[in-house]
Amino acid sequence: MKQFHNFINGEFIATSKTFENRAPVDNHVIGLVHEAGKAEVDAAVKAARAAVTGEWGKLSVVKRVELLYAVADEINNRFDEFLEAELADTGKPHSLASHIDIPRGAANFKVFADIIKNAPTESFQMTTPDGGTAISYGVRSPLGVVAVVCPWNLPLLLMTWKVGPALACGNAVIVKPSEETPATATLLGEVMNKVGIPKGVYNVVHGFGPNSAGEFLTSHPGVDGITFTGETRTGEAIMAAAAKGVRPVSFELGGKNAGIVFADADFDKAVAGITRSAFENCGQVCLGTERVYVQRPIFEKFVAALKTKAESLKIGASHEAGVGMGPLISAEHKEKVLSYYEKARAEGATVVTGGGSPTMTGDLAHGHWVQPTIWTGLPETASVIREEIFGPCCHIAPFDTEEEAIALANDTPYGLATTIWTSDLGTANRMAAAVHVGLCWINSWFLRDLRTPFGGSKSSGIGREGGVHSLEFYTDLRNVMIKL
Ligand code: NAD
Ligand code: 6OD
Repeated sequence: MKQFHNFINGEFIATSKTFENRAPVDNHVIGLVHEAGKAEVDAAVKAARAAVTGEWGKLSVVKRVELLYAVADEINNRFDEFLEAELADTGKPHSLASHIDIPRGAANFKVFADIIKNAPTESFQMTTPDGGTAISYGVRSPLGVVAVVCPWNLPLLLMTWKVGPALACGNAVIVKPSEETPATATLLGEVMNKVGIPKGVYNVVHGFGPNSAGEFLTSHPGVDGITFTGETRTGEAIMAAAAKGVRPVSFELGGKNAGIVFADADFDKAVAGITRSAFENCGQVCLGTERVYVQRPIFEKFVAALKTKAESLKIGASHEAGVGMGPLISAEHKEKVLSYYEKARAEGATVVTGGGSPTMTGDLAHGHWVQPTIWTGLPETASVIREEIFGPCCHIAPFDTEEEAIALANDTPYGLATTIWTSDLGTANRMAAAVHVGLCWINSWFLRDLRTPFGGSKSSGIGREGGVHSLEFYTDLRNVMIKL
């Protein structure tokens, strides 16, 4: 049976307490995960501290950059291993993980190596009261020991999106992968050893949240900062833990994103874009659109076209040819998504398509499958319009004016992302300014340039990462003033 060990101070560490890691496609046991207790978390924090104050902390930026390039290259050398590990843990389509998840796993190290290599700091010269001169300049020091707490929807991508910049800035990290997806974070430990990243720089502790590795790590006084991706409710718990010691947090949290389609949009592109934003990764993308607003003249035509697209998505296992949608991550999550499918019906929705589970045969009958689902006809107060479901579903409502679309999009406590479809640049610019989100895509969705600020407004997050913005979190910017 495959074992997923903790990775502490460059060594794979077993514990006496294990839990099963199951495959979403058919619920078979992939392996046993070794849960870290307080002792393992403490050992990881000590190892990370020793790395920051030791060899790693003394490396030049040039040498660090070389090592991060080597990490990226080694991920690419072992591309198929990472891919298979991610597919087993998540069940997502091969085409998706091979084009997005694993390439981004490597890119996240290269891009932040380049950014740190070229990052300037500010400097000022001034005349002092006695007529002399003083020069001030900024110096970036690592934050120190950084806890990286991750979700399960894009495991390698989201973990390396934090680990890449953290290491580029000279920190040591302790990663707590989701209990649902332990594989790629563990595999990355082998890569770190192979390319010569010093012991203690990259650590992994497995387990759950409350009363397990997640809580032990985020409440550990030896952790200098916490970067977290996951549910808003979990963010609140972690923020409370971080308050002790006034430790900084960077949060990428939940969303209830609006997709807005104007009548002047390129119709086919808009339909294809919303098909992706609603159903990609079985709807388990924080940036996804569970609320779609379509301008009235094209409303009926759009609903019909999205229905056709949803019904043409082939549901199946990762390696099946032509598969466009995999399963949900777990039985528990399937239950949650199906409970919203029931709520939508109870609240009076018109079910345009889907609304249940597909019939799967053989081993796949044990997997966590749901149908892509589209609703219309609900009031804005309905729970499937208010609450994040994180499944392959959306409600579509008509709108008439730009002002109405803005009001609808903003009527949520969340503020993560929007995708807006129009051929009028003026409309695009006005909408981008008025919709209160951290990420606004025009005529596109989840198109990424890693140099740009990424993060959520309102209840969707705290802070921005990406490009130089990541340096704001992963370094401590100090000022030095020299009186000449
Ligand atoms: P989650 O919040 O349940 O879990 C995320 C991680 O936090 C897991 O590793 C979990 O073990 C850990 N955790 C849970 N409780 C904890 C606690 N009290 N203390 C410390 N750690 C704890 O989220 P999930 O279900 O894994 O992921 C789905 C959620 O993530 C959705 O809400 C989605 O919108 C959000 N998400 C946001 C972004 C973004 O960029 N904004 C990206 C991906 C996912
Ligand atoms: O692309 C990224 O860097 C990123 N953080 C994506 C988040 C996706 C959410 O599910």
